[in-house]
Amino acid sequence: MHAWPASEVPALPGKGRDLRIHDTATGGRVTLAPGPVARIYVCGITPYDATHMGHAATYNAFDLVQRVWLDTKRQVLYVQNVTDVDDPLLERAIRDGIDWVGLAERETALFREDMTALRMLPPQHYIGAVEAIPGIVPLVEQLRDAGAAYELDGDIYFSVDADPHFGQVSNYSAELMRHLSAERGGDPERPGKKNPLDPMLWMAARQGEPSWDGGSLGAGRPGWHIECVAIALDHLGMGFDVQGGGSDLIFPHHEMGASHAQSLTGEFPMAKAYVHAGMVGLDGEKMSKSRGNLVFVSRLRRDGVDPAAIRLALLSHHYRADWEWTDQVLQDAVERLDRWRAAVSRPDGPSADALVEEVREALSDDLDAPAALAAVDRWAALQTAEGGTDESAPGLVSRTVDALLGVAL
Ligand code: 5CA
Ligand code: ZN
Repeated sequence: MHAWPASEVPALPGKGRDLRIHDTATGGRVTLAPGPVARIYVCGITPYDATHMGHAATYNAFDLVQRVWLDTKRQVLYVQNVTDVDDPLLERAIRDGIDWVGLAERETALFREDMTALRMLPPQHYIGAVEAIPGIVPLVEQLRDAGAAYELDGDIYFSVDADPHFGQVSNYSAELMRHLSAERGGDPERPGKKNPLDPMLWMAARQGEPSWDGGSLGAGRPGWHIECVAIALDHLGMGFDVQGGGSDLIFPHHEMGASHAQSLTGEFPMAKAYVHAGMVGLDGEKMSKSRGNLVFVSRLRRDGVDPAAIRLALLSHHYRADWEWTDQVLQDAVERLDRWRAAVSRPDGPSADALVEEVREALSDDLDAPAALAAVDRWAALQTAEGGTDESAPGLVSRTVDALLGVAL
């Protein structure tokens, strides 16, 4: 699949700091010191009801990761998937009486437009589940042949008990795992499974549903977790730097992915850091497609909201926090954008050299975007109150905000 166009990232004077980020698996902070090329996999959308503010907030967090790395003069190898075949997508297509392929294409196109408008850096490899099937089948065969997978009425399940590290990404209790498995696409109640938590690797073809040639697996379609493992291993290899997504992916998705990869390669964990963004809610509930309580990026854009203001609204919350989308959050962002634009439109101003370092320090400290915004606010307030004589300052502030926060002033 093609991704979306990249906005240019201005180079800043000096060099940024290495990223220290919270890792879900260890519960602590890790300093990621990748070599000249940093590798990141971010779980992409299931293309229906895209792009809501929860999606946007999560992609914003991983865009910041890349901007910090680019500022350290590293290259970034970024991979993202599109879950363009899965139960919820098919269910939605049936509900709406539309073709599932058309639904996925339309929503993916909308997501690309939203990402472009929000100046999110595109992945180098943007891969759909359907196009990944030829790479998924041999992995499932390998797991089955190694005894890490088994057949149940034609479906192939992964055996979580095959992985000695199972549970070490989420560190959740057995009870919580069981509860979340049922809630998030698993089938713990299905009779005949070795362990209720075992996830499907390959689903045998069902009447009226799309299916593909699975070689020795028979016709069918891939499970959700193996999709991301196959794409990640193909384009990044084991031991990449970050696997990212929202906190609702901690279990089962990233837990199962790490287990699949462990059983395939003997190595654990698949990613050096498991990084998770908090959930964005609306009216006291998680914003989600199934609940239907959604605020869409495209809707706000159509209403004339500047994408830079949407981006500032996302940045005003720490990525790990759960937070609520409200009209006030957006209004505050619109006002902040106006203040910043007015401040950088003057021919000179107070020196911004310290500001560049403050923004760098804030972001390298577990992506503390609110602290970065506060630093820019202070410069803008000083500019408004006293002004200054540094002719390079307004330009430097603009470039800093663009390069590190993805906001065009
Ligand atoms: N296709 C899978 C990942 S392989 C999937 O979870 N798709 S999704 O469309 O449901 O979500 C896309 C991303 O947005 C995921 O990282 C998910 O964790 C995140 N996300 C979904 N809802 C919210 C929310 N309310 N707040 C923050 N992030 C969210
Ligand atoms: Zn994924």
